Amino acid sequence: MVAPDYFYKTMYKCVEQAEKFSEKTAIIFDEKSYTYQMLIDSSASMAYHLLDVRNDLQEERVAYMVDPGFDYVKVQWAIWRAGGVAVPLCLTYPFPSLQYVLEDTEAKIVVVSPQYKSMFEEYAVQHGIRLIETHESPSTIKNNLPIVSDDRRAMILYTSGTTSLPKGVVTTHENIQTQVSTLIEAWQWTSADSTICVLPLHHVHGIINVIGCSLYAGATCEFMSSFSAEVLFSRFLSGAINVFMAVPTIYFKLISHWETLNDQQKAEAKDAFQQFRLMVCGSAALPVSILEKWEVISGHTLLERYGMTEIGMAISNPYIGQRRAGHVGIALPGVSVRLVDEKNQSAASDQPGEIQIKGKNVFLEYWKRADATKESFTEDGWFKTGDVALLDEGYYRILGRNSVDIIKSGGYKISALEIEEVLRTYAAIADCAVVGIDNDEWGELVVAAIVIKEHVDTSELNMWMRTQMAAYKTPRVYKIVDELPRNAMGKVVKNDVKKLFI
Ligand code: MCA
Ligand code: AMP
Repeated sequence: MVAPDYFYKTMYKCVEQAEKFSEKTAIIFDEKSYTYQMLIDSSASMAYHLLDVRNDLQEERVAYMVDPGFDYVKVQWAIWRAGGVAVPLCLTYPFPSLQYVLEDTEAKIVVVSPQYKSMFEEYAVQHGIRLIETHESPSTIKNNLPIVSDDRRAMILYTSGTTSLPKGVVTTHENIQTQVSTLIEAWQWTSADSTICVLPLHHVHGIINVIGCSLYAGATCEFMSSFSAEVLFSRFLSGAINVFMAVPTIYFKLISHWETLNDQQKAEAKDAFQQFRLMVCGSAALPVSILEKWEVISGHTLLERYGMTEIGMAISNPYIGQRRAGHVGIALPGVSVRLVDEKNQSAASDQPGEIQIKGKNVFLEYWKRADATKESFTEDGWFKTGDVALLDEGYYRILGRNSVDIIKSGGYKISALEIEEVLRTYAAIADCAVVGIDNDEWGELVVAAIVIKEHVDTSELNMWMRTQMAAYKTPRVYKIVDELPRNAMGKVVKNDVKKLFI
């Protein structure tokens, strides 16, 4: 018998997978355990609530500001099951940044953990937005949820880039399915695994690599409400966790914490690390010094991989085989990778080139930005990452980016242009230039050179900036200068701006 079309084309199969593990613990949060069946039932219930009188949300955007934990996944799955597009909001955004996302996505439903409700109430009334709290559920359950085909839009994540305003990266159910399945195969996830999520849940690293993979594999995912090296170490010592993923800054902070332990505690930690089967690092370049120190501490060679919001993961060191320090590895299964020169021709084998990617992992579009989408692909359909790499004896080595305006700090991608745009609206600032400078802990540290019209108190400026954008984006150092370094054409020379901070 031939299966109907939708059999092959249904949405990302998180629920079908969950049914295989129904009585197993899916999530641990706040010392409570939740089974896969609870996740299936509560997400269905929330999906009916989202649908209200409709049969299918038909790709309506649903924004949600929900703390990490069971409710987060429940809401995410509910949106997908109701046929909506999931738009996770950053928990630390001040309202102007949230408003930007709500306006850009035209979200007409916002789901919140109770403590965030008051932030949205007035705005929701003014803009006809249905505001739902995570604990609400419908009084009557309908029988059928819509059949959502895998080519439909599933998620929008905002990414900062070479434009001053963040762009919404749209992925389909098929993209998510591919990104998750690829990593499950490559890193050998199984239902016997247990991980802990300490990453923010408005980015791919936490959403796909940690939650997506663990819950698809039938493993257990524990959540921490926010990162703390001390608490995380105590969870490691419990012996319950065997897979861990984080950004280099987190490993830096874990190493700093380990250095404060006494000899006995260090020995206990080393014992606990023997239970682990995998520790992954990515989102930013992993310094060799961190990899080496972590190897001494834990006995594990970190598996470094390379990815991007637009593509999920593309290149990875092998799970079995040599993990080479300073290298991100080889193309993941199903992902095509090539390096090209400035003329978009294949780079010579010993030459660096821009990384370009093709595969079902690659996103659909930038939300409502057809021109930006078109510009980001070559005519023959390769996605242009803007990252430059070299193929070094079979392993890719990232050399940098082709834009100085993109900064990576704490694993977050930050646009210098976005910060400059906001700084220029500060009345006392005449001009400014934002750059990232090398920093052991953060990878790069965001700093700003400012030309002022009148006196500026930089701590006041700093406080004001934090009302305008997430704290992780705001400059850590302000330097007042008479003028910005410019070239003969009058363009600010960012590499010279960096020198001002040495
Ligand atoms: C926070 N602080 C900073 C920065 N961020 N200082 C300098 N530079 C920064 N970037 C300051 C805060 O302002 C605060 O100081 C103090 O550090 C503690 O802030 P808090 O937010 O509590 O920091 P934290 O919790 O220690 O955060 C560090 C962190 C976080 C856990 C490493 O940055 C993080 O979660 N990063 C991961 C981001 C991520 O998931 N990226 C993936 C996107 P004060 O009190 O003075 O304010 S990339 C991706 O998804 C692709 C696909 C990929 O490849 O993975
Ligand atoms: P994002 O857009 O936030 O997903 O960040 C993606 C960017 O992070 C990539 O374009 C790279 O510049 C950077 N990145 C991710 N993983 C690595 C890595 N292992 N080494 C160097 N850069 C990385």
